[in-house]
Amino acid sequence: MDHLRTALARASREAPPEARGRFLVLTHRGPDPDALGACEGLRRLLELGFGYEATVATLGRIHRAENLALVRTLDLALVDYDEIDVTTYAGVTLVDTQPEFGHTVLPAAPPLVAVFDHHVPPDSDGERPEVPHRDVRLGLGATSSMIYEYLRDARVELDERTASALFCGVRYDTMDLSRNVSPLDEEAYFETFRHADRIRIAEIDKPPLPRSYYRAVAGAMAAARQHGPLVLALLGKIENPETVAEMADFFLRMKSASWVVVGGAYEGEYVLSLRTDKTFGNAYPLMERVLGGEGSFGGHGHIAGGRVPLEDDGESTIKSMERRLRANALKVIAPSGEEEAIPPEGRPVGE
Ligand SMILES: [Mn+2]
Repeated sequence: MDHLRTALARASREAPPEARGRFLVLTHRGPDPDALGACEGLRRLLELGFGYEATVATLGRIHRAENLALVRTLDLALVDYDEIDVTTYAGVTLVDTQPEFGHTVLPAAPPLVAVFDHHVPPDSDGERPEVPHRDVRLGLGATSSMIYEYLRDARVELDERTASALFCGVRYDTMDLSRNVSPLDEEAYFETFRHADRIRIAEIDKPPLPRSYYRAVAGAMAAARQHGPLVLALLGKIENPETVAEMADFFLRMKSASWVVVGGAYEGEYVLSLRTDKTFGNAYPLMERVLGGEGSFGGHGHIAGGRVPLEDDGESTIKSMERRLRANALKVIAPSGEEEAIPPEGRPVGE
C-alpha cells in the first residue's frame, strides 16, 4: 500500500501542473466483468484512499449482454479512450492485463505508474518496461479480489456500486468460486456480496438479450457439427464478435462434448473461441494447433481466443479459412490415418 502511495505521489509531483493529482485507469480491449470491476474499485481507491481524481477509460465496444448490463445497471462512468486528452493526466494505472499484452493499448505519455493483474506474463526477452508498482499475482482468481484487498487495507468503505462491480468481477472470473480460487478470492466474494445491490446483481446475471442473439443461436445450431469429443461451429459472417464466446459456452454444456471451437468473420478478421471442459486440459495448446501458425491467440486454463486477419470479406475467403481451421481441428482428434473414422462433415448437433 505504501509502495503504491509513493509511486502515485511521485508521478503526480513530476507531472505538469495541470495534470497533477489526476490519474487514468485503463484495462484491456473489450473489457470483461473482472476488468470492469477492478477499474471501478481502483477508481474508488484513487479517489477516497489517496485523494486523487480518477477517470476510467475503455477501448473497444462492449458487446456481450452480461458485460453491457454490468455497465448500464450499475451506471458505471466510462469514457472512450479515443476521446480523452491523455496529456491532462499525471499517470496511467492498468488492471487485469499487463503492458506487454497485445490486446492492451497504452499512451506513450503520461507514464504507466501501476499494474494490477493475475495473468501469466507473456514471454518477453527481458525487455519488460519498468513500472514503479507492478502487482501480478498468478495464484489469484480475479483482479477484482486484489483491488478489494487494497480497498480493505486502505480502510475505504465499500459502497453498493463498487461492491457490486467487484463482486461481479470475482464471480465471473472464478465461476462463483469454483475455479482458480484463493482465500483472498473467497474473502472478496463474500465481503463484496454483503455490500452489493442484490437485485442489480441478479439483473446483470440474466440480462435481456437482443434479437440478434437468437439469430446467432439459430445460425450456430445449423452450423455446429459434432466430431467425437469436439463440437465445431464455423459460422461464416457474424453480427457481433462476442457470438463466438457465447456459442462456445453454449455448446460446451452438451453431454459428451469435451472441447468446442466456434468461429466467425467480423470486420476483416476471423475470430475464434475455444473452450475445454474440466477434465480435458488446457485450451491454449489446442488453439495453437487449430490456428496452425496463422494469426494470434491467447488464453488461460480452459478458455482461449484467437484471431486471423482476412484478406477480404468475400464468401470464398471466409470459406477457405474455415476449411483450413476445420482440417486443423480434425487433425487434433485423429492425428494418424484415422481420418476415415470421423466423417469430415461430422454429425449435426441435436441428432
Ligand atoms: Mn481477470
